[in-house]
Amino acid sequence: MPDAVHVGSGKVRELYALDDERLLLVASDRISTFDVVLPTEVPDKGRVLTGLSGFWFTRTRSIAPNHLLGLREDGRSTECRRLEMLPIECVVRGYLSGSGWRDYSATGAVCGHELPAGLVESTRLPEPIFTPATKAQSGHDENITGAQAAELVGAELYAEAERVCLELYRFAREYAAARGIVIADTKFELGLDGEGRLVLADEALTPDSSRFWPADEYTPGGPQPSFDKQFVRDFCEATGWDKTYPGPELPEEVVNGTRARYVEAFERLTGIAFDDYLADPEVVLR
Ligand code: Q0Z
Repeated sequence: MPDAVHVGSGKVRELYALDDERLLLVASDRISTFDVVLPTEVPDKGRVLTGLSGFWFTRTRSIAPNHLLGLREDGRSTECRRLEMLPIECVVRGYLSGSGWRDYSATGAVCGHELPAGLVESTRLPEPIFTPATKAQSGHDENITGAQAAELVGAELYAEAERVCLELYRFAREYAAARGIVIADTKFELGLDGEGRLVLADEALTPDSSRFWPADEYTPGGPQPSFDKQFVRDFCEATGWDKTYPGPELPEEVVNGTRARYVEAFERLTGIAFDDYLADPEVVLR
């Protein structure tokens, strides 16, 4: 990539600058579990996530403008507008899981949202809640209250971010539910464009930025299987791995089963054959 300057690395993605106004976001096939990137890749995982993000960006344009300019032929690279990113993670939760469940169990509240007593793990909340978090440079994002988040970005922008994120989440979860996938929660990244407009950026509504659960297995009262990573988690648990770096190599059957689950999520949600995406990634934008 001679004309792209590397400007950032995530656990499984790379970010390049194309010029002053444009970035290239490249999704690799790396996979992480229990916060560790494994030594084995899952072929096409980055393409599935890139295609899904593009699909959602196109279908949510009337809710919020987004950073997408185009998808490259490789299916894993998104050209996007360079924005001024908000210094908060915009998380929406429709179900009580992960840090939301932990915080509720300890305090009865999540990010300042007082919830009814007696809720069980993975329960569907009466209404989705906006639960902002700080952006940790390394380590874990920390949940914060709306008041703390409003201090970081300003009250007006905070209110607009909350409204937009709740609307995006409600749209996507209804869409996904009709296709057998529960989107339990999701993390949005928002930025401001040159005119000060709030813009949806990064990846959106993928299994890496959200919890996807198989709807037909949903049973509140405990943790739910992951739509995409459950084979990987089960295998890793069975090896007795202590969940510190380095993680175990994945056997072929775990890789193949996991790839199939990612492709299944893509096809169920988009209604597009994954081979058609590979032939022309921009099919998800039409
Ligand atoms: C996204 C990230 C990745 C490492 C910055 N449109 C945008 N404008 C400005 N900044 C960003 C975006 Cl998407 C931006 N990240 C997250 C992505 C590798 C970090 F692929 N950081």
